[in-house]
Amino acid sequence: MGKNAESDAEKSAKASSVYDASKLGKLEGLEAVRKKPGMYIGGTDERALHHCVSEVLDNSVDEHLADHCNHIEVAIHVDGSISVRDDGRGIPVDMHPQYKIPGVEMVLTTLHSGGKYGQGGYKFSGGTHGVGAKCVNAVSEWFKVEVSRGGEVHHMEFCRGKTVKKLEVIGKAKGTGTLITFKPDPEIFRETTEFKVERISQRLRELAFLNSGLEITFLDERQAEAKPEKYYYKDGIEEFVKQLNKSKEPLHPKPISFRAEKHEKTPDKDVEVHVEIVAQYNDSYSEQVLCYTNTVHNPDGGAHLSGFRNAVTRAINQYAKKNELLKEKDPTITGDDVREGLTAVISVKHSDPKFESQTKVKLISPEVESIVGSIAYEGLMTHFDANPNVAKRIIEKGLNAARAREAARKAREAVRKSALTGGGLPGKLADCSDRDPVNTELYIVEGDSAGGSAKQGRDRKFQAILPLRGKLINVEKARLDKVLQNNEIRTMITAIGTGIGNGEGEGTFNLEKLRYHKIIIMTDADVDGSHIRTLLLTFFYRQMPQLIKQGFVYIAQPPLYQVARKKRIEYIDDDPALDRILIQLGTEDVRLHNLADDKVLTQKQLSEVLELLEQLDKYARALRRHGGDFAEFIERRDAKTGELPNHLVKVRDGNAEVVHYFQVEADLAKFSAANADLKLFGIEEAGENGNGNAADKAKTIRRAKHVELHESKTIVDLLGRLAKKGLAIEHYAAQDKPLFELVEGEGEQAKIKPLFSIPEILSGVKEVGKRGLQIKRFKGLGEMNPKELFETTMDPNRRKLLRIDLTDAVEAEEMFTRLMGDAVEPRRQFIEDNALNVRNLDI
Ligand code: 0RA
Repeated sequence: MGKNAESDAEKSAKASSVYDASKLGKLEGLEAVRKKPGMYIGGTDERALHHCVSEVLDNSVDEHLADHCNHIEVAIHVDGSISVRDDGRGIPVDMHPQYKIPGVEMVLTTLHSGGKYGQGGYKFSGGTHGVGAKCVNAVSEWFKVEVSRGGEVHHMEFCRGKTVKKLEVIGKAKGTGTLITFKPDPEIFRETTEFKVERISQRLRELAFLNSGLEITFLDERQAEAKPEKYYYKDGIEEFVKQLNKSKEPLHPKPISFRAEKHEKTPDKDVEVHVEIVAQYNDSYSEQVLCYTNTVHNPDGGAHLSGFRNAVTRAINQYAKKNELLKEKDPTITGDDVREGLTAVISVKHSDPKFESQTKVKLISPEVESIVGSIAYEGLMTHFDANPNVAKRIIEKGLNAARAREAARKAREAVRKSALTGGGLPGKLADCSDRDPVNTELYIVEGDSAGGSAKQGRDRKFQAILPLRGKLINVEKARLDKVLQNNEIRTMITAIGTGIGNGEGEGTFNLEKLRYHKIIIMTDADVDGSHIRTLLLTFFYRQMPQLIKQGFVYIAQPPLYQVARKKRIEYIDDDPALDRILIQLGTEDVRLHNLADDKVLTQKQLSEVLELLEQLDKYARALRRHGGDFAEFIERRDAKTGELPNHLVKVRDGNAEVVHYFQVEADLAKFSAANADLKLFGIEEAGENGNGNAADKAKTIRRAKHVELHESKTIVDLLGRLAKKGLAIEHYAAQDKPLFELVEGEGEQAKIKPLFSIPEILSGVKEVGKRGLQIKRFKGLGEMNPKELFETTMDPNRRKLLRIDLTDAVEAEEMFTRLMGDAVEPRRQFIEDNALNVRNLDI
């Protein structure tokens, strides 16, 4: 966020204000950001949502780059808010001499704040859009900041960018640092406000790699068994490269690593560039080079990537020539050849980087190409000269690649020819009768037995079935000529009809030859099934990307449960859906009699109440994890305002544990002052209450943990909605006498179950719902007969298909690249959960 890295958005925001003289000397508010979020945070979608986290993080990382911060703690809270804490200098809290507002308020509420508190003076800044935390504040339902500085803890709060609580001192500070917590505003992020753990942990891990010595911890409190993860890499990107190569066989044990700095000063520019590169070859056939500028990932590479690639090609050819390692008959080693099996991370720090777009996907600063090029060439040559055996192995691998390139071209040609020669359709394919691709579908089915059922159950007019046997080879690890020798893959390519590849002319992918407009992957809902699905998706992504980009690829969704009740059979997708069914069935059979007002809720009212109770239940579980008790928490609400406690402090004294609740910061501050031994504020150094030094520890027996309850606001809202439906807050905790009755049946025969608390309503209804049900869990497609399979999973009128959506191709590419080489299991899970933007489609 230095003045150098100022974004176009900020510049134009300034430019436009110049026209309005009345604004001179006044500060500009954050309304502009809420009106045009695209301009400031790059949109309002899931990517932009996570971008907000990066913006806040980048400030803390900047503190680290300036040598003032060693720890960052990130936590996602149960209400969907997130906090970032660092042990940097803390945002300044003194009054701005001209504007007469505290520095922290200035930094967080005004687009103008360059100069004194504009965080200028950072040499290299990661700030992705250069507008930082203030924009995040603007697009947050609420935003809180806690600054530890000058021995005091300061606090202030904002709502949609507007100050709602002025800066106040709430306690004594142990060290320095900043804690920012915000809840993204659903009015802005209309698609989703839910943070994805994987996206965030990915970024945190990356930041830890890129900033050796920085320790980052991460906790997702929404998870029942939440455990903090820690990211810390002493050796920085060298460890990054080793990790990327973890599931592969390295060609040389120690990564090649070098760094250099260059200061270029000409009349029209003055730039400082630091380059750090680590590279290691492995036995795979794909290239994996990750590029960063000021710790921001550039998925489209750019000047640093091309500088590096050219240097690798030059260095390898130059070394081979110099040492006479190439023979007359050897093919030339091209750039593509030396990229096979190359894993590398390039980290550039630049005082004034230029990017192709606001999202910084591609670095275009022209001077970088030659700077990186010469640093990489020198570094590689020096390494080759000192390690001739490593050089020989790399050259041999390049030569192999050159030979295989020729073989693959021939193999592709052969596949194309066999697809063209008529009658070449594979025997295992049960084709459909309709010949118009617009109407037809190809089901790729895991296993012969499910394939058999699908063949029997299908509508043969427009549904073709291709059973696949056994595991496919992992297309990411094998070279194209090998992939094409695999029978299952050849069969599939032939059935689909398009051919593969991304070259020009003959023997390449041709969408016009596509034989079906829906390619549907149908696998079991188990680990093997998901593996096969991932492999197929990876294959399509690599070899037929247009199929995905244009939305021809789908995933079938077989149900997880069959639920039979009396004569009615239903198929249920997943566990939450089963829960919903239990509640729905229960609701059909009971009425809720509220004894307080002697009213009986209608079925619709009861459903609404249950929906609210389910949400409350989620928060109750979270509070229990912090050691709190939900009923007690609710009892502690403010009698006048109805506000719930905003802080919880759990104190353990020997074996006894006491939980304290606090409504306002001031009460917490008083408690903290009166119990100074507990050291409630500041970053924790060790142990639960952060008593880092041994002398301190010996004196202290009591330990405390402070939790800020961001959820309180949402809970008050839920309770308010329940109260409107006649369910009084006082009745949350169990009472001595019945509060409600669940009534089943009519008149004399009616069965009545008394309930003593509000939560019993939810469990009571589910219990009724379960009665008389037979629940069967499907383990695989094979457990369904042909009719069942058709009805649940293949019938266009009833099935649910997931379309694989690659509109955001950049992001998917990024995900695939970044994931390759990770441990197989998490990577597989990740691809399933996130990649390719799987979107629900009811077709
Ligand atoms: C302005 C000036 C200074 C530090 C910061 C802002 C700052 C901002 C954030 C945001 C998150 N963590 C942060 N840490 C620091 C410099 C203060 C000085 O000179 O002491």
